[in-house]
Amino acid sequence: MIDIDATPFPYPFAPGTTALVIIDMQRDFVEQGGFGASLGNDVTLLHTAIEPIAKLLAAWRARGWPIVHTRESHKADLSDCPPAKRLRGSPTQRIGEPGPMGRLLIRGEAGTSIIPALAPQPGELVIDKPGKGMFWSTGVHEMLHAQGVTHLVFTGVTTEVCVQTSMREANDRGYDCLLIEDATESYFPAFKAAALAMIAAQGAIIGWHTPSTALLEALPPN
Ligand code: TIU
Repeated sequence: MIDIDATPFPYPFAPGTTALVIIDMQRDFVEQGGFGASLGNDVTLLHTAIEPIAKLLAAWRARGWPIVHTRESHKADLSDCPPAKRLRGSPTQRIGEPGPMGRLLIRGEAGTSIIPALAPQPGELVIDKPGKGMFWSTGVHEMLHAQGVTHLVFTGVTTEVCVQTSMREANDRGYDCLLIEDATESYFPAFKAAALAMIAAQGAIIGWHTPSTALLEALPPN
């Protein structure tokens, strides 16, 4: 184990059994014309997370450690998208409706693909998730268990929605979770700050957070 400088106290990093989790770095959230923009958000606020995630991805690939990419997405017939999710709010376009990158959040459409800078490579897990959390209706817990994964390092978007939901689900399943501060972003900076504070409160009640440099500088050589 390696102690990583983190909030609220050092994170016990397990080389080899820690998966890098990249939540929903897909065109639908990061690019104009996707689901994130349809909700009225400024998608450019998410772009600063791309470079730190790319550096972590390179570090994991160089060491042959497990990597998980997720995509928030639904079946073409929307049978896995409950009306409670599809009809909520007043977006300019709803899940399943056509946009410039295809039907919003529908598997196989251009918008659900992961941005080219972070494109998955063979051997990496790519999880399509119908919920905000990565464990609901995906089987990913069993896949991680089969690989002997005990710890998860979280990155991706958005901090307070899919990242936080996934991290809470992971914490309940017994994983030690570390969120990388500059490798996650939100459409609402105040929500990102609040999510980080909640996660680490009460003695890391959900997990830890730290900047990418603190983790990268502490990794063993590949
Ligand atoms: N991936 C993810 O966070 N899905 C969202 O819908 N996020 C929002 O912030 N809306």
